[in-house]
Amino acid sequence: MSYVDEIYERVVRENPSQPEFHQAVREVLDSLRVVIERNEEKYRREALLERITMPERQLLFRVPWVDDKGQVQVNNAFRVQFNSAIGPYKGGLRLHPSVNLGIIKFLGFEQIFKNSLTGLPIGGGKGGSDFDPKGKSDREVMAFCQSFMTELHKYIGADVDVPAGDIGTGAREIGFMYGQYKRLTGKYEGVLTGKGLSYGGSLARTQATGYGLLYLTEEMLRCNGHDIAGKTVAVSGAGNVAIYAIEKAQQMGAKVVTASDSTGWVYDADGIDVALLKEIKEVKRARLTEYAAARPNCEYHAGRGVFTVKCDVALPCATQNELQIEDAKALVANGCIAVAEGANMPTTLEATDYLREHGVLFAPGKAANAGGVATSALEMSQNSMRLSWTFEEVDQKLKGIMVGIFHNIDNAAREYGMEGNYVAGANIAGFLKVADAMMAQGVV
Ligand code: NDP
Ligand code: 2IT
Repeated sequence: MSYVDEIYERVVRENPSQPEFHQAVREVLDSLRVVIERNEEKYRREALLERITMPERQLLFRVPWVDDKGQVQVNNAFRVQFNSAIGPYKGGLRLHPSVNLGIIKFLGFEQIFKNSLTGLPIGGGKGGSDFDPKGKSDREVMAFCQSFMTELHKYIGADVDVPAGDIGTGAREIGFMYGQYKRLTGKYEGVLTGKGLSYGGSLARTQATGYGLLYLTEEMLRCNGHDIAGKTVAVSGAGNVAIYAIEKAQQMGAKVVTASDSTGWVYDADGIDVALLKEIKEVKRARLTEYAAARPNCEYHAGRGVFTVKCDVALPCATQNELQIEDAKALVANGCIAVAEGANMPTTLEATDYLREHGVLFAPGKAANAGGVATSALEMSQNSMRLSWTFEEVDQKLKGIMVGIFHNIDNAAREYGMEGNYVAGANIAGFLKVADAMMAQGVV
């Protein structure tokens, strides 16, 4: 059996009931086959694939907190410190009822290669909890965040592990966590990113994932003879990534006609009103039904189906495995030319293969959504230097990083005889740097 297949079997055997983790490992290992085969003896002797698929450390802890009725609640929490070969662990914290160890491991594993692609010195990690911030009062969210950080602070630090936001963790949650870290340690340091601008946050971090997604998508389209201007775009999600993807797509002259949340989706033929969407999602924390009610020509559809609309470009920006085979078939039938992943692993393996086989340009999340973590790394730099760059400075650096990532993955795919396969290009380019650093550092 090949080394790659052996390792995949081992991962499945040793990590039962973690289908998302298996899926992420499978996608990466399949792409690496050609690289591994060229150096199989060396990689085997170093047990490199065993090491890269096994987290350096996994923290599991309970988070007790008191709700507004005086009842004690308890949540499960996780921090997976996956790989520190090229820098301190870096990656977000997800707060969503679906969170479990397997989901955090898939996200942490993806993060290793994504962070490597940014070209910045950050290792891979991820964390979170099955706590659901939806419907909770600010005081309840603060109680949870303080208790969460009371445990987590022992294991993180500006040069050790630097968490940030993800689904359910935005500016409010990061603020509460930062306050508690500072109180417990007495240190005012860049231990979290995505901080508010008044206490060490970076300009453009809020926009970075969505904007970065569009910078990479624009470059991918341009290099394949297309222009983003004038294109019809379908976006899923209505959170941080989706909102700023919609905003930048519109600034680039595209028309975005959809957004979605966990209960349904909207089709707005006039183009999404991003100011209204921000008001409903960022300020009121309300449902998309409110958006539809405020827009005369907008249709609201309950449930799934956002990618059944006719579009040139699809940008899944909500959550894992949301773009499934029937969505891929609808996109192809409707003449879609490109899919770029704003979310982490939003496209199933089957749907990815179908899109690629039908000639759809496909930018995987670990490249396309790397703008968020790249800008987090820029926030870390600013914190270390004790200064702040302007919005334009950060945005320019972000754009340079995203265009650079596109060419890096494009070149890696070509070099290994898989021209246009950006999934393989991203996995290979991300892997090579980490593998090199791991081997240089010996058996650790
Ligand atoms: P938010 O919490 O701001 O928004 C998430 C959006 O996705 C919401 O509209 C939410 O709907 C929807 N959603 C979440 N879970 C589900 C689900 N199980 N089914 C259907 N819809 C769902 O998160 P972000 O925008 O920050 O994150 C979106 C994606 O982007 C995630 O995959 C995240 O890992 C990834 N990402 C985020 C980065 C960042 O910087 N924030 C960076 C790189 C990737 P509802 O409000 O109804 O729950
Ligand atoms: O998936 C991701 O890259 C993020 N949620 C952002 C991580 C970060 O450290 O900014």
